[in-house]
Amino acid sequence: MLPHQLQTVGGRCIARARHSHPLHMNGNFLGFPWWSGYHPSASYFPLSSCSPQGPPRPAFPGSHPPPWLLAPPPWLPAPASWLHLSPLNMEAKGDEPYRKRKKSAEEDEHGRTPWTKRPPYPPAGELRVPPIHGPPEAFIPAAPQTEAKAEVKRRWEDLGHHDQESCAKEAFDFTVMSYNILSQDLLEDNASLYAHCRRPYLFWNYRLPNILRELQEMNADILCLQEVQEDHYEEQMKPRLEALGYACEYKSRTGSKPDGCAICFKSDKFNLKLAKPVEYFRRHIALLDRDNVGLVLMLQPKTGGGDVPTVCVANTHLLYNPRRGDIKLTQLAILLAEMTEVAHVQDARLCPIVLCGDFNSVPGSPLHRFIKKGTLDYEGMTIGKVSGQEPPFRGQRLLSIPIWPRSLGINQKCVYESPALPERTLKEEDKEKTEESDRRAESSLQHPFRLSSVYSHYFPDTGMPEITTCHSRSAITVDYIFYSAANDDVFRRPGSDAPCNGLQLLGRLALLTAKDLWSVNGLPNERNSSDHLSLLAKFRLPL
Ligand code: KL2
Repeated sequence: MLPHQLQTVGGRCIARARHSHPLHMNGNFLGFPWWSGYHPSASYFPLSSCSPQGPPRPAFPGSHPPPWLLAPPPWLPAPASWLHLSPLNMEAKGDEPYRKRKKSAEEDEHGRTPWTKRPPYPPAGELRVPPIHGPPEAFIPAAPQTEAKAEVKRRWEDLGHHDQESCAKEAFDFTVMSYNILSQDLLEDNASLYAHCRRPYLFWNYRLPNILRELQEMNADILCLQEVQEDHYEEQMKPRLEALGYACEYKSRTGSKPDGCAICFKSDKFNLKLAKPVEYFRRHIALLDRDNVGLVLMLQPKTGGGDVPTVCVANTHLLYNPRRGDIKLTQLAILLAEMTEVAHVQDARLCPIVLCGDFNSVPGSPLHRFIKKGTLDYEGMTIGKVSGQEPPFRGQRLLSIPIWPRSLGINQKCVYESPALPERTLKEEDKEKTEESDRRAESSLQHPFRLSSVYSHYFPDTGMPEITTCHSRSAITVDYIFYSAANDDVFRRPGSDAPCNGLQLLGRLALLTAKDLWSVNGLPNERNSSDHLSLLAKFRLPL
C-alpha cells in the first residue's frame, strides 16, 4: 500500500442531483441527542440521486415496492418523528433464531447445510429476489449525456510520530483492513435497503470485480472481511486472493445463512501459529440462538529475527438486531474469552491485539464503550440501548444480571472459568475475596484488554460523524479496528518506561461523512460495491 494514497468512492452521477438531495438541504439531520449517527426513515432516502431518468423509479421492477419507497410522501413529517423504524425491521431474516427454522436432512449439527449441498445459486449475475426481466446487461444504462464524474477521495492520514519511532531499534510495519463486503444473499434478503441504487450495480458479477480491485489496490497485509458468502469465497475470492499472495482462513456462520468471516494475510509477511473459529450459537442456551461468528488468528511476523511477538488478530460480525443488546454483549464476551485464551503470553502478559469487525453498534454506545474501556456497568440498562443503533423506546426489557447464564462457562470478566476448585482448596481469605469481587462484579462486565480505536469517529474540523455504512435506512459507524496501543502500561517491558510491545498507529485511510457518501448516491454505487466502506490502518510493532 502506498502512503498518502487516495482512494475514490462513487462513480458517475448527474451533477444536478448532487445538489438536490434532501440530505444536503436539511441542516438538522445530524446530532440527535441519543446518538451520534444518522438514521433517516426508509421513506426518504432510497431515491437515486443519480437516476438518469430524472424522476425516481422503482429499483426493482416487478417487485411492487410500497409507494413510500418510491418518493418522499408530501406528508413526510419532521425529522424527529422519522426515527422509529418499522417493527418489521426487528425480525431480520438474517437474525432468525435457530429454533424458528426447519431442519433439513442435509443440515449438520448446527442446522447448517454445507454450501456444496445447497441448491445452486442462479446463474452468475442474476438477482434472485426480486425477479429479473431480461438479461442483466440490458439494465446497464448508457452514461447519460449530462453525467459528471462524481468521486469522493479518501485521504491517507499519516499519523506516524517521530518520538514513537525511538522506542525500539527494530520494528515490523504492517497494514490491516476491515471490510464488510455485503453478501449477495443478504443484499437480496434486504432489498429495500438498496432501493436507492441503480440495479446493475447490485449484481454480484458487477460487484465482485470492484471488491477485488479495491482489495488489490489497498494491498493490506491482513484482510478482515465480513459477510463473505461461502460459495463466492471458495470459488472466486479465495483463488484470487491466494494469487495475490494471501493465505486465507474462513469461518462460516452457523445455521442457514451462507456467509461468514474471513481473515487473509500475506504469507510472505506472517506465519500462522493458530486459527480459532468462534461460534456464538449454543443449542442449550436460549440467549445464544443466533448464527453470528468470529475468527481469531495468531500471526507471527516473518522478520528473520528470533523472538518475535505474535499478534492476535480477531474478526467478527455481531448480531444486527438493534433491540438485542443482550445477545450482542454475550457474543462479544465469547469472542473476548476466546481471545484471552490464546493471547496470554509469558508472565501473564498479553500479546498485541487487533480486533476488527462489524459490531453493529455505534460509537459511544455501551457496547463500544465496553470494548474501549474494558468495563461496563449495566445495571438498569435496557437491552435496546446497548448498541445505540436506535433511539430508546418504552417497554424494553432491562439487561438481566448476569446477562448470560453461568452454564456458558464465561465469567463477568469475559474469561473462561476454570473448573470449580474443590471447596477445601480455597483458603478462607481467598473465599472472602472471591465473594466480595463476585458481588461487585454482579452488574459490571470487564475484559482484560486495553483497546484503542483506529478511527476517532468524528472529523475534528467539522465535528461531523465518520460513516462506515450507508444505505436507505442509515448512515452510521458500526465497523471498527481496535488495537492494543503501545503506550499502554500493559505492554510496557518490565523495568522500562519505553512504550514498547504494543502497536503504534502510523496511519489510516480517512472515512467519509454521510454528505460525502450521498453525493455519490450512497452505497453501494458504481465504484464501491458494498454498503460499507473499507477501514484501513497501518501499524508498527516494535521488536
Ligand atoms: O447492519 V449489517 O446489515 O452490519 O451491514 O449486519 C446485518 C445487516 C446483516 C447480517 O444480519 O444483514 C443486514 N434491516 C437491516 N439490515 C438487516 C436486516 C434488517 N432487518 N436484517 C439483516 N440485515
